[in-house]
Amino acid sequence: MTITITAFEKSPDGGKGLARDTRVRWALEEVSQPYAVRLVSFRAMKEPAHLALHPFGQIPTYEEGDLALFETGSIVLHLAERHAGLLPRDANARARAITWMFAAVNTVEPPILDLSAARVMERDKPWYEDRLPLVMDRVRGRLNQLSARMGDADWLDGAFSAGDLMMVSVLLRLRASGILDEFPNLAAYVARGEARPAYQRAFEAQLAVNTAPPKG
Ligand SMILES: N[C@@H](CCC(=O)N[C@@H](CS)C(=O)NCC(=O)O)C(=O)O
Repeated sequence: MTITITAFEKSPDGGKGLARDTRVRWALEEVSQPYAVRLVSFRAMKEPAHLALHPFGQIPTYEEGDLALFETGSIVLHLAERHAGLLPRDANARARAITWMFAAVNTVEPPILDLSAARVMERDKPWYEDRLPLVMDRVRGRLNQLSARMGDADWLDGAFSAGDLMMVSVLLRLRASGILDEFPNLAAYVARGEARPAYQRAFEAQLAVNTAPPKG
């Protein structure tokens, strides 16, 4: 059955891989599932046809036969449960890997998104310079905890899993801020994720979309 995901017609990051279709592409590559991509404009994302797939008018979505999903955590979990390669067989190890997926999107990603939003949307506010250090410190607080837990391990809990895929995807957004480099073990962790052939294929695929010459 053909898997179809949606992605930005033109990602605001110009192809740095920060749009969230990259993590879904990465998961699909890790489990060797071919997929098609439907590109959507910002306007189309808010129209009824797309809202029927994604109630919040965002990308990515995932369609497979009569199954339609949104939310990257759910999509990656769906793939990891159905195909070998992203979750351990042992039930407890599997539950821990899923816990890390939730930790990535629910505990680590929110302060990182707050920082991105502050940089993009609050720069012209009179309180921007006062608030920014507070937002950055909240990110540092989380990274401190994550860094302490990781120590010198390669991955979060044993072998690479969907938990790592989500966590690396979340941390990648921090690169431009320089904060990641304050935590050498986390910077190395992200680099290990990016070095995976499946990530490289996913990255190249989204880059090709975003660097293609305009049609017509
Ligand atoms: N929690 C959602 C977030 C999805 C999301 O924020 N998508 C962004 C692209 S990375 C988007 O579509 N932004 C455009 C908008 O919200 O209008 C997920 O993980 O799938």
